[in-house]
Amino acid sequence: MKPLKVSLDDVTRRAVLKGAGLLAAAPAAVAGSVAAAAPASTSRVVVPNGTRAPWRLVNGWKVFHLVVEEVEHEFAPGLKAFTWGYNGSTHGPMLEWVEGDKVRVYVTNRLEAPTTVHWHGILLPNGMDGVGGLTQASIKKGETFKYEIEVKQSGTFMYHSHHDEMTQMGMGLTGMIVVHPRVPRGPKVDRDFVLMLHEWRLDVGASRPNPNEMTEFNLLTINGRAFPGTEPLVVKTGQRVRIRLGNLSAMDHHPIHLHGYNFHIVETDGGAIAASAQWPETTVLVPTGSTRTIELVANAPGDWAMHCHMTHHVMNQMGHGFPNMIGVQPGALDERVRKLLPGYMTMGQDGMGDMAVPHMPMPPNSIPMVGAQGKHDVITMGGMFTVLKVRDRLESYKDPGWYENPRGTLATVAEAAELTRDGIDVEKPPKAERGGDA
Ligand SMILES: [Cu+2]
Repeated sequence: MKPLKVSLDDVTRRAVLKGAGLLAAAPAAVAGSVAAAAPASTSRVVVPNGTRAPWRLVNGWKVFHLVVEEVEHEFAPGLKAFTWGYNGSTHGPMLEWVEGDKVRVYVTNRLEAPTTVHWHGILLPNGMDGVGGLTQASIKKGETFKYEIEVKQSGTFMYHSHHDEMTQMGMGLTGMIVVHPRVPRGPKVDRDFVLMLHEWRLDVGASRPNPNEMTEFNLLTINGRAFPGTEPLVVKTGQRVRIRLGNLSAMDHHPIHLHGYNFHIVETDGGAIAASAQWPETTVLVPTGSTRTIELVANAPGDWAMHCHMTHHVMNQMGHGFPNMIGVQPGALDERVRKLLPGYMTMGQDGMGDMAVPHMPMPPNSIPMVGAQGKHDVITMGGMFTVLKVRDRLESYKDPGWYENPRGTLATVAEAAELTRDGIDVEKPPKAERGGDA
């Protein structure tokens, strides 16, 4: 696909539009990014690991072009598969609009199968809703359809195929939409992230996900990536941070937990939540088919885990369906089995925590069932896991590496003198007291 560029003509047109009251603020830059046309108080939205869609302005319409096609997608270093996406990207590129925009999206189908695009949460004329058969004919292979939407709202929304939904969303035909309010609302946000949650069944050795899977998903992703493939969210101490979460998983809701902070849920795809109706949280449940936007002030530096709190959703392939081996004493079993199965090793007697380091040769195109080496030890989570990195000083928003814990603020082995000082006898721990009334 030829990249679309914003021309200088567009800048002139924008000035005209501004005069006509169609744009709230002058563009801050000429580059072909929608953020240039967003109100001045809105920062550029960051899509970790993801892509954004370019556009051009034609006679007052913001024109986008999505091409539906197969994509060779990398879930994490060492794990690739053929998925479906838009413009070479799974999930599709973020579409960034401004409330009041007139948006025209061309959709070209390069799949063998027909498809449509539904604009999830967007208020629009019925015939633009993208439900195959109900509101439009499906887009056949080789056809290009045109959608026109006058954007009446702001917030975080999604787009996805609404034809053969199980297959096409399961193969990755989904993306995020960010709509900036025409008139800025609430405190100015310094860092604005958008994250799409998804789940897949990708069997070891398979080259395509299995969209027919109903319960046993083994690859949980943020913007199409499983940890350790997820880029951290990098912010400076004191910045106001917005995190927009969308979920188009086939079957699961994801309780996303952020460490080190409490935050407010400020928006859903149904609209903004009045400040008086917001409440503080540490975990936000993102039901499938919805978006949740949270905001916080990053006043605590560190490397803060952010992850789905369903523990099976922070494991990678091969981390599920094991027999429970905890406490098993294999004795001479391994040696005896090795006579039949060279290289056999009983695993999981102490749990799965050490599986980030493969114990046996890994099958090709696979990643360890849990995370990666961290600064202090192995990080025993994979899948739907990322890190909010908050730093007092930043040269850029590139990954700044691991956090340097200030002296006296890191959990370490207790020294004997400390145990003595505090009356701790590790051989004689105190008995727990009864907690009930009786
Ligand atoms: Cu989850």
